[in-house]
Amino acid sequence: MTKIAFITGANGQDASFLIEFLLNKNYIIHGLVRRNSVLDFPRLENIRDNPNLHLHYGDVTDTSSINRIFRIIKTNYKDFKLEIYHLAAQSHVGISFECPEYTTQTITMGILNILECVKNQNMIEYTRIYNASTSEMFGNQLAPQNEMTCFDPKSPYACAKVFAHNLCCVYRDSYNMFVCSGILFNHSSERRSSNFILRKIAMGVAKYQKDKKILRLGNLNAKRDIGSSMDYVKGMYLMLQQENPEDFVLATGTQYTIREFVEMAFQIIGINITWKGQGLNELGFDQYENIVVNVDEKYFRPNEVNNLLGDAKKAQEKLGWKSNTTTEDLLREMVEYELNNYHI
Ligand code: F7E
Repeated sequence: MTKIAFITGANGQDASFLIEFLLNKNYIIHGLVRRNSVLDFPRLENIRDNPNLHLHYGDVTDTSSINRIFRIIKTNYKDFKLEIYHLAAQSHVGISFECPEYTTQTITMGILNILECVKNQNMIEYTRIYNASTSEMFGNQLAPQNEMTCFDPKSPYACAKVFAHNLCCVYRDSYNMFVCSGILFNHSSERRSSNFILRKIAMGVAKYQKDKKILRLGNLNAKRDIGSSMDYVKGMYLMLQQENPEDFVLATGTQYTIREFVEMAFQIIGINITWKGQGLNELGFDQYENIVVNVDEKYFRPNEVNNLLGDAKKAQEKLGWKSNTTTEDLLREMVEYELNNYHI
């Protein structure tokens, strides 16, 4: 039986690792990418020419494009099973406050369209769907958070993700669809966009070492549980190999403040940060009294999620999944990557 994966957000960090992983398992991949004025797919560079990878222009808010790809799959393959990994979203929490309509539209209509297209094209029987839920849905609920924790969204992004998550439960129950939501805590890599915290800090270390550029950050007190994207895509795959569809938290089970991430990252190049001042006036100095980090109001959000720490016991027990990369190792890999690839 041919194994086919349809991946939305195929140009993103997670998709690039997932595609590599599934190609190694002999999947044929159909990826959905948005049209962009820049015609390249830097994260897919190494696999772009693989004959089993087919990229299609389209959008999750455009059902005609989803239906078209489903028809292509149904026409071209006879005996197949289909796994859909729905990863497309406007995924930056801070930007979701600036573009709330667009964020909500892509996240809520994106999953609704996929579920409806699968249902209306009579594909339920042979299709399994992974939906990218998020720890942001937990908001400021007590840590550690797991599958039983209530949702308490604090941003337009998180509100839309709660809708998407609940919708998946409704379609699973109403139409007997195989839909799993992975409630993933933060995960990163050298392929992360530069405006997410760990990548921004890793790049900040290289910029400071090479050019003495000061790293400007927002809220240093937030706590995050951050794992490696490469580990987390394996969890997505495992969820779709279960007998029954269920939701799972994926997390490392360790957390650090943003301030601690900064300290750990600069330590890698021998800089010991000491902090002086408070709030917007807080500054991070190296051991020679040079300013290395300052706080900039523009990176604060109107509302913050303060304390995320995941409990991934269920994934460990049922999927045999665990986060194999410690946050320290991940950060070290990311900083080393930036030091080796720095150009102004
Ligand atoms: O922020 C604080 C910021 O933007 C992490 C997304 O993948 O994970 C991600 O959401 C923390 C926040 O990720 C800066 O206020 C301080 O407390 O890297 P982030 P996020 O908001 O946690 C979840 C699981 C998702 O689902 C999302 O799609 O760091 N912070 N200073 C900063 N954050 C940024 N970006 N930039 C700063 O300068």
